[in-house]
Amino acid sequence: MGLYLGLDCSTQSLTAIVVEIEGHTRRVVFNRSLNFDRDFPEYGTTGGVISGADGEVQAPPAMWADALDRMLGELAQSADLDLDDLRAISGSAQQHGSVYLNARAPSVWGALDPSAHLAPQLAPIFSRPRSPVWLDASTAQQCREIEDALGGADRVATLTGSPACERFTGPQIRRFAIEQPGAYAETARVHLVSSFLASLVAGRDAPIDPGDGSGMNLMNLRNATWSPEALDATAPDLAARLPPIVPSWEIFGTLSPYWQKRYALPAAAIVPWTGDNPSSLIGTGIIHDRVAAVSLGTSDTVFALTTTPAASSSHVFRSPTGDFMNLVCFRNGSLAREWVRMEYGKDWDAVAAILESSPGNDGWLMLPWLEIESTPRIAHAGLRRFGFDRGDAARNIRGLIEGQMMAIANHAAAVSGTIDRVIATGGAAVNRAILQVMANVFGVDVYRLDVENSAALGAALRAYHADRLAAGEPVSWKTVVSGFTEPQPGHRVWPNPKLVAMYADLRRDYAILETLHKDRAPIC
Ligand code: ADP
Ligand code: XUL
Repeated sequence: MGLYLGLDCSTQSLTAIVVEIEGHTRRVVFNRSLNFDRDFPEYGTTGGVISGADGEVQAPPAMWADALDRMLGELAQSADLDLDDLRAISGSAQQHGSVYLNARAPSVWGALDPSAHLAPQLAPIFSRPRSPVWLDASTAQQCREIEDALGGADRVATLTGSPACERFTGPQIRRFAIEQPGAYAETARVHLVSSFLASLVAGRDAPIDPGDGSGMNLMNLRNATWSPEALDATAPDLAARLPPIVPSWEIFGTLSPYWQKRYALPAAAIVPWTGDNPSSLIGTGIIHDRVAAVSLGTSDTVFALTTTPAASSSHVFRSPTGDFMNLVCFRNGSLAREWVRMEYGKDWDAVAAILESSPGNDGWLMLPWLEIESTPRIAHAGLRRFGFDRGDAARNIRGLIEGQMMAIANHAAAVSGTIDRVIATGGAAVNRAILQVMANVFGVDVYRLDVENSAALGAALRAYHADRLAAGEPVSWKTVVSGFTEPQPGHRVWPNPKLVAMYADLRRDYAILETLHKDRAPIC
C-alpha cells in the first residue's frame, strides 16, 4: 500500500492530505487543516498576515514552521494510518513570499533536537524575522527600477513570464537589499515559502521548482534557470543567495532524522515543493485543453495549462508537468467577500439567498476594489458603486460578488482562448450560489471537486508521480490525477441561458467601467 503526503501552506492555513494509491485503490485517507489565526494566536496574524505601513504585508516564518510541527504530530497520531507505508512527501505554499536565512541555517536544521518543538530551535537562523508575502504591495519603485534596467515591462515579461510585480520575490528582495543592507549582507539564503518548508521537512537546503521559481521575476521562463541579467537588476550577489532550480519531480532528500525520531515517521522521499497555484493545476486535474480552474481562496485566480505561453496572460508560470500555465490573479478575493458579508451582518446562507434573489443586480454594477487590486492594476483602492449607495445591503453584496465573477470571466480570455468547463476550488467554492453566478457569467458548466484543497491534493499527487518515476515505473499525468479529480455530476452547476445572455451585456459594461476607473480615485 502506498501513502503519499501533500502539504499546502496557504495564506490563512496549513492543510495536509494523504492519499492511498495501490492498484485501483485511490482515496484520500487523511485531510486536516490548521488555521493560523485560530490555532496560532500567539503570532498575532489576521487572515494569516500582519499588515504594516506603505503597503507592507508580512508573516512570521516561525509560524509556518510551528504549524508544520503540529500538523506532522497530528498525522503521526492518526490511528487509521500505517505510516510505514508513507513513500513520498511534497507540498505547496502561497507564491512569491520570501524567507531570509543566515549562514547558520544548514547546521541548525541538520541537528535539530527531536524532543523539542521546531519553531524555537529555528530562532537563530532568520536574518529577517518576518517574510513579505504575496499581499505586499510596497515595491512599486523597485518594480520600475527593475523594468528600467531590463528594458521595460514587456521585456521583463518575455524573459521571466511576468512584468515586474509588487508581490513578486525579485522586487521584494531588491527593497530589502536597499533598505536594510546590513541584514541583506547577513542573508546567506533567500528561500520561497515553498522551498523554506521543503528544507525544514528534509533537514537540508531545498531547491526551488520551476513552477514557483517563475513567480519571482528572476527565472528565465524558457529554460528554467536563474537569469543572470534579472539577478543583476535586482540585488548584489544574488546568485549565491538563491537555491538551485531543479525539475518539479526530482527527489532531493528524505524526511529528516528530526521528524523520523520526533514522530516515528519513515524516511519518505521528499519531492520539491511548488506554488499553490501550480500545485492546484494538478489537484484540479486541469491537464486538458479548454478547461480552466478558478481558485476562490484568499486571492482569486484563474489559470489553465498551455504548451505555448500566451503573450496576453498577465502571468506565465512553468507548470509542474513541465509545460506552462497562464494565470491571472485578483487580490480582492475571499477577504473582500468576507468583508461585505460582515459589513451587512449576513451569514453565508443569507449571502446565497441574496445572490439567488435577483441575478444581475437589476443592472447595477460595482468595481470590487476594496483593497488595491492587481488585475487590473489600479491607482487607488476603494469600492466603486454605480447606481446605488452604501446603505443597500443586497445591492452591495450582489454588486461585489457579481463584479468579481465578471472580472474573472473577462480576464480569463487572456488565460485560455476557449473555455468549455471551469473547475472551481478554494474556500469559497463550497458556496453553490457563488458558483451559480460563476456559471451564468462564464456561460459554461462549473464543477466543484470532492477534495476542497486542490493545492494539498496536487502536492500529494505530485509526490506519487515523482515516487513512481524514481522507481522506474513512470505514470502519465492522466493516470496520476485519475480517481481524484473527475468532475462529479452532483457537483455540477450549469448555466441558465437567459442569465448568460444578460451577463454577456453586463460583462461588456463592466469591462468599460474597469478601463475608465482603474486610474481614477473613487468618488464615494
Ligand atoms: P487560502 O488557501 O488562500 O488560505 P482558502 O482557499 O482556504 O484560502 O479560503 C479561505 C476563505 O474561504 C475564507 O477567507 C472564507 O472567506 C472563504 N469561505 C469559507 N467558507 C465560505 C462560504 N461558505 N462561502 C464563501 N466563502 C467561504
Ligand atoms: C498568485 C498569487 C496568489 C498566491 C496566494 O500569483 O499571488 O494566488 O499564490 O495564493
